[in-house]
Amino acid sequence: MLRYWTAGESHGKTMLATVDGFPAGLEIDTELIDADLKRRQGGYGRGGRQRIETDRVELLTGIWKQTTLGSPITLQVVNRDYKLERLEDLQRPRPGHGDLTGAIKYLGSIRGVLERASARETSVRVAAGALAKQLLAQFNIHTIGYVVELGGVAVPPQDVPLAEQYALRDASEIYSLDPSRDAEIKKLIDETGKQGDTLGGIVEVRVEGLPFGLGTHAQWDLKLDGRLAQAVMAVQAIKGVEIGLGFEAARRPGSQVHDPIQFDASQQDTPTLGYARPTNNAGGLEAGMTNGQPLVVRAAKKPISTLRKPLESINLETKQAESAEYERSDVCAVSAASVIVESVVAFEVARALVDKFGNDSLQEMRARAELFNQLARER
Ligand code: EPS
Repeated sequence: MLRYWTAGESHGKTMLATVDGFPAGLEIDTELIDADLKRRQGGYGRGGRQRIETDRVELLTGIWKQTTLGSPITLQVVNRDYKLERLEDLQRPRPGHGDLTGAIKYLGSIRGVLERASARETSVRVAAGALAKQLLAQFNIHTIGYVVELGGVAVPPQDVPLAEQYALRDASEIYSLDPSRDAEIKKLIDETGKQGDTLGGIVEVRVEGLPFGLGTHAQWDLKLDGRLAQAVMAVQAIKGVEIGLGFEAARRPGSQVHDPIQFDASQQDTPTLGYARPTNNAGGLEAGMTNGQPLVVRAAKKPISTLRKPLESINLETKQAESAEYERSDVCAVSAASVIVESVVAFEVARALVDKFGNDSLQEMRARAELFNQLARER
């Protein structure tokens, strides 16, 4: 099984991810991982911390001559803003952060909770996702994440080939697929920041080139939609997840939801195996399995809970009313969330891929994927 854990505090020495069950024989390009780390640090509306950090990955274990060994891979992103030992505790919990709940649960400090709850941890989730993306690329599976709504302003995705989507997304400071809307949204972020407030939004991830049959209908905890929802909901500040039509499917009759099935023999050599679907309302998943169509996942991110104009709170010592703490933060990290959600989706898809084709070696995975493709076409 492919899985990972992370470790590290926001202002501690370092952030780590250990990826277990990654197949042997894949040559890793660390520059590609660094490119995703850089993208996560960017996007309009980020705060002062990102001017301190220049995230770069170091591969500490599991690699020999830049190639995976099949043993656990440790990814490290060092914190430049390491100062944890010097930091004091806080007394006035921020509504929406883990401060109050964590201090009560662990019978401890707010600092001890916020340092781990912080979205700094997502740096190494992105590193793990970038590793997974390199495995997926070997199977012509490609992912993209972008912003589709920010502060209530919708920026619909564009129905253009993936290469054009990458170009549009990379031309946008918001990481949307419509850079012409950047000025309007940047203005909104600036005005919100001036008011001491923060903004949330919605991000979408598409995965193209998926074969049939990743995930399973057979057991609840192996259904790929369930796995994806868990991984995406576990990203800091995510409050909702949709697949395909999502909540909109509940508002329409079945005839306007389910994607008709057609057969187009000229498409038999594509991941659809010729089973064409004129619509993709299912978002690439039926009964917890990929159906040859692109996977489409959306996530709703709440606004950052650290407000420069703080909300009502209390002092945990005195229990008297006081404004919540303010520590340096971002006005908006929705663009970063598009990178993070893309990364965790990529990891879950890679996990489902090794569940189907094995995780001993890339060579064996390739052979099994080819055999399955042949058998599925003969079905
Ligand atoms: C965060 C608070 C801020 C953010 C941080 C998440 O950190 P700091 O207190 O150091 O300014 O910048 O996000 C990151 C450090 C990052 O790399 O994304 C929080 O409290 O969640």
